[in-house]
Order: sequence, then C-alpha cells, then structure tokens
Amino acid sequence: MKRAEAERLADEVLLVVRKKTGRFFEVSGLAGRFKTGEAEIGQALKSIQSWGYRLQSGADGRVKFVAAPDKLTALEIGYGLKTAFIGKTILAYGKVKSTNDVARELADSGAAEGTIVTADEQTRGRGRLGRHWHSPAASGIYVSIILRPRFSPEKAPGLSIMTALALAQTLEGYAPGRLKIKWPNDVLLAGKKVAGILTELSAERRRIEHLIVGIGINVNHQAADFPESIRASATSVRRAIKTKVPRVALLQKVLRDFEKEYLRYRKAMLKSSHGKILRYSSLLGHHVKLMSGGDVIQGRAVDIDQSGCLILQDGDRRIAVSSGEISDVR
Ligand code: BTX
Repeated sequence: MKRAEAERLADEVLLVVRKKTGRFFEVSGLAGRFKTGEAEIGQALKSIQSWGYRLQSGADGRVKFVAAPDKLTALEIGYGLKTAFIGKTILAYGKVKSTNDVARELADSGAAEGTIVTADEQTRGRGRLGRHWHSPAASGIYVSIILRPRFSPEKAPGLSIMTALALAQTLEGYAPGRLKIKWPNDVLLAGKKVAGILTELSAERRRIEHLIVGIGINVNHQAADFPESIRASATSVRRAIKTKVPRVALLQKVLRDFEKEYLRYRKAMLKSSHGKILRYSSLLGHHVKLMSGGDVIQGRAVDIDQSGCLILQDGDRRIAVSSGEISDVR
C-alpha cells in the first residue's frame, strides 16, 4: 500500500472508531468494512497512535478509541467545529514566524473568507506598531482569520474591539466575572493581559481586499513561561483558574463566538453589541490619556460608539478616537 493511501485509510479508520468512543471494534470487521487486510488495519491503528490518539486494544484483536490529543492540528480543530464558514479551511502549523504573515500570503493568492492559520509556536509573533508577541510552544493559541467583508475600509477599525468582545465572551465561560476589554485591542483577565488582537487591512481605494484578524491567547502558560518584562502585566487562563485548559476546545469556542459577532458586525457594526462592549470595558468613567496619529489626547472615557471609536469628554468637547495608544488611565 502506498504511503498516501495508507494515511487516507488511517484517517478514515480514525473517523469511524472515534464516532463511537468507548465501543470495541473487531479488527477483522474494520478490514471487511474498508475492503482491505487486517495487517493494513493494524498499520493504520499504529499510525493513529503515533499521531497522539489513545486507543485501547482488547482481547481477540479488538480495539477502541479512548481519547484525542490536545494538539492544534487541522483534523482536531475541524472535528466538531460548529461554525458556518470560519475555519472551513484550516492550515495548522507547528512553528512559523507569524500566523498573520502566512495568512496574508494566502489571502494575496485568493484564500477564501473564513480560512484560518494556526501555529503551535511563533518565532516572530507580532503585536501592534512592530512590537513582539511572546508565543511559546504548546501553551498558547495563535490564530489568524482571513476576512473579505464588503463594507468600506473606514469600518474596519471596529473589528478589533468586536474581536475583543468575542474573546471576552468565550473566556467568560472559563473565568466568570473576571474579564475586561481594554480599548482598542486587549483582553484582560483579573486585570492582566490574557489575549491580544492584531488586525491588518489590505485595501484598494474604497474596497477591502482582505482583512487579517490575528489573535493570541495565553492559555496554559505558567508564570515562568513569561519573560521577566511582562510577568507582572500578563496572565494566562491557567494561571487565573488554576486548571489546565484544552486548547482545541477553547479555539473552537473562540471561532464560534467570533463568527457570531462578525455576522452582527457585517449587518450593523457594533449596534447590537454596544451594551455588552460597555459592560466589559475597563476604561469607561476613567480619565484617559492617549497618543493618536502623533497627537496627545485626553479626557474622560464616556462611550465606545458603533464603529468602535472611543469617545472622550474633555470639558464641553466630545472627541471620537478610532485608534491609539493608551498611556495613562486614572
Ligand atoms: P500589542 O502591541 O497591543 O501588545 C504587545 C505588547 O504586549 C508587548 O510590547 C508586550 O509588552 C506585551 N506582550 C507581549 N507578549 C505578550 C503575551 N503573550 N501576553 C501578554 N502580553 C504580551 C497585541 O499587540 C496583539 C497581539 C497579536 C498576536 C497574534 S498571535 C497570532 C497573530 N500572529 C501574529 O504575529 N500576531 C497575531
């Protein structure tokens, strides 16, 4: 049997045995079902185990599926993913420089809306303004989502806060009541940064070519996994709830919540999510100082409008800021 054929057989055997987790299958029965020999099925079962799946062999050549590995492979992420179009195509890598860079190349060569790129580790994970996003192996989620919305480029900035809202809602299921959104693109857990968002736009005149939404989530990091420089300001889900969290299931929920919010955003921007955003926002009511397009702006944060702008009140003046770097909050 050729290698590709053997792999396909292993894929199919895996699908059959995992559908009935806990039930024993006769190897001879599987051979009959796939019209092949028992030796080939034995080989397929070995391959499946080498991928990290746990199988249990019983008496008389029977075998049952026990558990899947918590590995960010395309097969695992796609298995049972309940989305309409986000993650219908999945490219899952072990190690890349930046998933946003891979996604941009794919988008430039025509990848469909909803295509996602994930990595177990990033060597040059990027934050905003050329900053670094610490992305160690086997502990975080690093995913980039390709979007091709039909709205105009001015509506793009609000997608960061929309994504932050989706992430806050997902993580709320793990650490109820402890999530906040810090405009424009941070998600805080117990007051520390647990996730970041990097949205990159490619547009021509009045039309969006594509948008890449890059999401980094600290999932199972221990304190020592963070470099000294961010140890006090960063956290992970595991640090906050003292339990290791399966990354595949978390990513599937993220993709689902992201899709829900994105569909709302396409219809009416943040109109129907406005109340939730205000509830999660960490800045409202505070005096905020920020840098935006070379200017220093300050005032009391009073709202986040339907396009994702932060609204500051400075005396009689109301200032809408579409993007910026917060330097002080009081
Ligand atoms: P940001 O510019 O808001 O945040 C970057 C800053 O956050 C850094 O300067 C550092 O102080 C701090 N930081 C770095 N790494 C971490 C971390 N793991 N946890 C908490 N704080 C950290 C945020 O930019 C946007 C991050 C997006 C990352 C995703 S991962 C998938 C995709 N690919 C890629 O290269 N970037 C995105």
